[in-house]
Amino acid sequence: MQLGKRGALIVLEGCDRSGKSSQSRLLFEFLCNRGVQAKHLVFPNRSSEIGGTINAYLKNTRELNDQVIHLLFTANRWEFKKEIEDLLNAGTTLVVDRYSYSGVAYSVAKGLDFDWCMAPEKGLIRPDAVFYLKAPIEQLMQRGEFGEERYEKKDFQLKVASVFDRICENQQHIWHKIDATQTQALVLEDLSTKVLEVIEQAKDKPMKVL
Ligand code: T5A
Repeated sequence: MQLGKRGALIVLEGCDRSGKSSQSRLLFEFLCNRGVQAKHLVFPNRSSEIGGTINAYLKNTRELNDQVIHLLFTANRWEFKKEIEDLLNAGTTLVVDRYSYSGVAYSVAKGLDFDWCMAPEKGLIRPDAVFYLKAPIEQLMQRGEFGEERYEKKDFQLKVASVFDRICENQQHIWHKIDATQTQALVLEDLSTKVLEVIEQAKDKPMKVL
């Protein structure tokens, strides 16, 4: 495949257990097999010091107020902004498991103001496409290990889904809804077809920020 001038920033979003980790890995492998220069990233990135604090919070071994954890999730993305920008400029397509929209959706679901939550995300690289893996929460709860981390509760996930729905509705130019109730192979088929188009379109477009 012809490599573009810049890579595309591809983000997968969705509620807990919607298949983002599996699909982002499968998509990354698919792209590598097609000869696309690609890298797989995950947020939160639990490897940094901030990521370690986030991990402790998610595992319920550390308490933090809602504003503080919100800003830590955002800071975790800012820690990797330059790396993301440099990789995209070097022609690498990034497949990212969660991004700023998760930051906003989970905090708004707790009752924080949408604009307040979005403000510190401004200036991060804007994705070329966001794929929203959507399935009924009841179905996601049947999947392995649901309930182990802090946010894995039905009522909370329903609120998160409604924020994602709202963002998806308002940002149809970059958001694409994917039926996450399908088999993993079919989800990947849906994703990969669209992603190849996005990569082609992104290569001559200037990078934008949120
Ligand atoms: N968070 C995150 C914030 O509050 N603010 C932020 O800014 C950010 C970035 C951790 C938590 O942090 C919150 C959101 C989260 O609550 P996480 O580590 O991404 O974020 O947590 P999860 O979303 O829970 O990640 P998971 O790995 O648990 O879920 P995934 O990635 O959506 O799902 P996956 O691929 O691991 O699959 C889950 C299970 O379902 C099966 C898989 O085999 C696995 O067992 N599965 C399927 N089963 C049937 N059909 C399919 N199509 C399937 N796809 C996957």
